[in-house]
Order: sequence, then C-alpha cells, then structure tokens
Amino acid sequence: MYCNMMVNIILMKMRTTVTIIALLLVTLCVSGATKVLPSDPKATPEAKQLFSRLVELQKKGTMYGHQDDLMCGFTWWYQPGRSDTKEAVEDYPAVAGFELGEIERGGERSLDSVSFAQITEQVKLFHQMKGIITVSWHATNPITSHYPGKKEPNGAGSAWDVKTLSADSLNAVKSILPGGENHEQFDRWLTILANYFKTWKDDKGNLIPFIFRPYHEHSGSFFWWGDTRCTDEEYAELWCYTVHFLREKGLHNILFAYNTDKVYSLEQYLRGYPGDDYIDMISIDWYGSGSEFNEAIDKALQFTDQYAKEKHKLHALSECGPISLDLLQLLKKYDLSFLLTWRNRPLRNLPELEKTPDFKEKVEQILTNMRSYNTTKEVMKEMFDDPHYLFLKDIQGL
Ligand code: BMA
Repeated sequence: MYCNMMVNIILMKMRTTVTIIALLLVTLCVSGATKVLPSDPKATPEAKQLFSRLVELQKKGTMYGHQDDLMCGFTWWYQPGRSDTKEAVEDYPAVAGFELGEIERGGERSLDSVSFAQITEQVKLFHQMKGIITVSWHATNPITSHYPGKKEPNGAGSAWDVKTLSADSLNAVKSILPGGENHEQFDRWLTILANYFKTWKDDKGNLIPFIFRPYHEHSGSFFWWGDTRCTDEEYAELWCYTVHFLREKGLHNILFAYNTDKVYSLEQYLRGYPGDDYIDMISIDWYGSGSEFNEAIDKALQFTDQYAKEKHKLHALSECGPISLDLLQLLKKYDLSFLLTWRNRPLRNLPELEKTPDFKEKVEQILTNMRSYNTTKEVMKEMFDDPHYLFLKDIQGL
C-alpha cells in the first residue's frame, strides 16, 4: 500500500517534471522562432539592438531619411548642427544617409567633395542622438579608373562609367573577384573601407551599428555592377565576398541592405540576390511621380514587402523623390522602415551668388526647379504632421 502510494507520488512528480520540461521547450521554440536577428551570426549586441529597434520602429511607422542631410544643403557646406530638413520642419530626419564613393582611392574627400573625417564626426553625433545611419558607396570603376587622366566625379572612371562594359566582354565585377586581374586592388579597397568603418566608435569604444547599401540599384545597368554589366552569379559573389571580408575584419556591427532600381517582378528583384545569410534589409530605389509611377511602385512594394516579411528582413524605399502627397498615402499600406530622398546638392555657383544683392530671391528661384527632384517644403510639412512618418524626435525614445 505504502509502496503503491510512493510509486504514484513519484509518477505524478515525473509527469509534472515532464510537463514543465515540455512547456519550457515549447516556450524556447516559440521565442526562438519569433526572435528576429540580423543575418550575421556574430552580430554585436549593438547591431542586434539596432535590428530589433528597426523591427519595432517599422511597426510604428515609416522614418524619413535624407542623404547628406548633416553634411551639406542647397546653400551651405558643412556647418555642424545645420540641416535643410530641420530648417523646413524643425526636426532632423530620423535616418541620415552618408556617401563613401572614392574612399577606396585613399583620399580625404568623397566624390561629392564631402570630407570623410567630417562624416565620421556626424556619424558619431547622430548615433549619440539616437538617429539611424545608412551608408551608400558609389565606388569608382575598377577598370577604367586605371586609364590615365580618366578620373572625373560622375564621369570617366567613376561608378557610372559603363559604356565599354558588359557581362561577356569588359566585366569590371569579374575583374575584382578572386582570380580576376583587379582582385588585389579590390582587397585593398575593402581594407581601406574596413579600416574607416573601424573608426566609427561610440563613447564606450563600441563599433557604431549602421546600415550599409553597397552595389545599389542592381536592376539598372548604369553602374559597373549593374544588371547587364555582370552575370547574376558574379553579382551575388561580389556581395558574398564583400560581406565575408568585412565580417572577417571584425565588423559585426553592419546591417546589409540589398537594393535594386525599378523592378516589375519578384523574380527580377532577386536576380543576383546573395542569400538570406548576407542580407538584413530588402530595399528598392525608385524615382518618379504621377499615376503610372504610383501604380508601378505599388506593385513592386507588394512583392518586396511580402518577401521581407517571409524572410524576417527589414524593408525600405531607400531612394525616392520627389515625394508627392499621393505617394505618402500609398506607402502607408506597407511596412516600410524608411523612405529616403537624395542630397540637397549645394548650388554650383554659390560663392558668386552669395555676393549678389538679390541672393535670396535667386536662390529661391533655382530651388523651385531643383526641388522637383527632392521634395517641396509644403510636402515636407505634410509628412512631418502625419503621425505615420517619423522624424528624429519621434524615434529618440524608442
Ligand atoms: C547622385 C548624384 C551625384 C552624386 C551621387 C553620389 O545621384 O547626386 O551628383 O555624386 O549621387 O552621392
């Protein structure tokens, strides 16, 4: 009798223990399945935090991003603290874009004449202010930049110098991959890039986490890494090589954004996609306005949004403009981390203009035309007043 009782008690205890273990296992599995992490298995705590912060922010709304916002404006060059966005709506963008084209050449300034040392200053400050940092890289053409006297910003030898290139003849991507004639040079480029990224540290000495979007707009053929300039396999290999290289240099603080220009199907979007282990953000760039544009981008965002959700990736419209009120409404249908408009390039003849008495009116006149590429102050204000669109102050506490 006593033995039976003991056996029953032991059995009951065992059942309870088994149930507890089972419950624990289920909980672990469920939390493991829903815990969304960056693609890098060795991601730093800061990169993991940025990734989960972006996941949360994406549920709340879409952040406004602006290229070079902290580096220059239509009428000024680097004045720390200054921002055209802030002057239009009294807040900074939530996302600040920086461009590193030509860093690979070892100089002090980018193809846009922006100082890399000053970019570092702003990256550190903006990170401290809890803003999001995104980086693009219009790298020089690894073949034609060798030709003597051939280097001009945006022209010969630049990222856009593609006239002579094609996948099956002069192929710049193939030339920098392992076995290619420019491979060693490419390793040097990536080393310079990695060393620069390593200088982006916070007050505690931790590497600042950021989004990196190299080899962008791949569906177009206007950059040396573009669609018809290399094969899909070579493009994917370029990506994998770059990601491995940076990770091996100890940079586990980077979230990588895959990016195309306009696309009309998911299949087209994924041509050259390196794989989910390399990518954290699914993004497209698409400039335009009007009903045809709205319709086309709407279709594209449907499949990019769905793909991002299926793969637990972030999703962004990483370049667009001009922003119309229609577009602002349309974008609300999608979970988009951010939209970004391109830089307010300082007027070329600024020093001369500044000397003329009707400087302000002249500038206003020029800007009216230029803003069609970016966004008018009025639309900026609409976006700012719309709770769906997030600026810096909206995300600082999150
Ligand atoms: C382009 C233009 C260029 C610039 C490049 C990289 O779209 O704004 O003038 O050099 O971006 O920032």
